[in-house]
Amino acid sequence: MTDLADLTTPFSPTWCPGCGNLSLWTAFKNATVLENWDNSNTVLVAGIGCHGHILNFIKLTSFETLHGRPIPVATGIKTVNPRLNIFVFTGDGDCLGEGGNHFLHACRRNENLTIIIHNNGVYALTTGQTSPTSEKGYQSKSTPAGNTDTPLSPLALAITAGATFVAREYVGDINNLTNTIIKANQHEGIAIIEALQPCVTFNKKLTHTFFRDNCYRLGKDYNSADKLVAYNKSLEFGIKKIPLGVFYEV
Ligand SMILES: Cc1ncc(C[n+]2csc(CCOP(=O)(O)OP(=O)(O)O)c2C)c(N)n1
Ligand code: SF4
Repeated sequence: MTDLADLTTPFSPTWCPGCGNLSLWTAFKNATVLENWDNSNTVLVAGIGCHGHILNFIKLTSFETLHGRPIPVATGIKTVNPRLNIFVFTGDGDCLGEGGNHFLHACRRNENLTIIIHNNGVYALTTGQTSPTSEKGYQSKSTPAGNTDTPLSPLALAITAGATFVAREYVGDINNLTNTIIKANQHEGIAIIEALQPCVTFNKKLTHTFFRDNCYRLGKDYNSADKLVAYNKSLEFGIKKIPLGVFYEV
């Protein structure tokens, strides 16, 4: 039996008060306790960024990689020991910027990994530069006159590249995030969760209030086996139009 005390490390979280990583951390620990994940069956891998600090606060076997490289390292671990559950924690910058190539090909190969993208729309650890998911016009230290690039949709990219489980959750909804992490891990093949994770210090647009006001859950009549429907849904993002739930599962 794994219980919360087993997951405690000597380190207290260093994330800013209100950071979305705190709820994601809670959801992951809850899933770990519910599913009895421990060092006999599970390995965590993360990239470099605020998201990567999660490894310091969960007492499970972990590997912090170079920036953008958690997916190839996780793939290597899975190849050597396919019995293990491998969780990848990665930032939007880490996964879609530096690691974009790895993300694409892991989806294409349908690697049996559970990947949680902490999407806060910025490179947070390096103090809030524009990332591949920042909206057009977004002003930051790296784009003071506004971002001229079109943002990537991690979910649309995953579906197009061949991922077989694709979901989105808002980290403030801890119960649904916990359930989706469990479902994703039970899936045979690659499972991608985009976790909407407010960076309260550097992103004043993608805030907890913004997500609470504008997210809705995919309904019971939603067909998650239809790739085209899932693709179209994954492009929906805006005022009152941020779907949450399992977009695609085959
Ligand atoms: C190859 C390389 N380029 C740049 C950096 C500097 N760097 C460290 S963390 C980081 C940003 C991390 O952003 P993201 O992946 O979105 O994670 P977050 O901090 O938002 O969780 C950058 C650019 C680095 N460590 N290695
Ligand atoms: S800088 Fe942003 S992402 Fe990093 S700990 Fe602070 S609130 Fe969280």
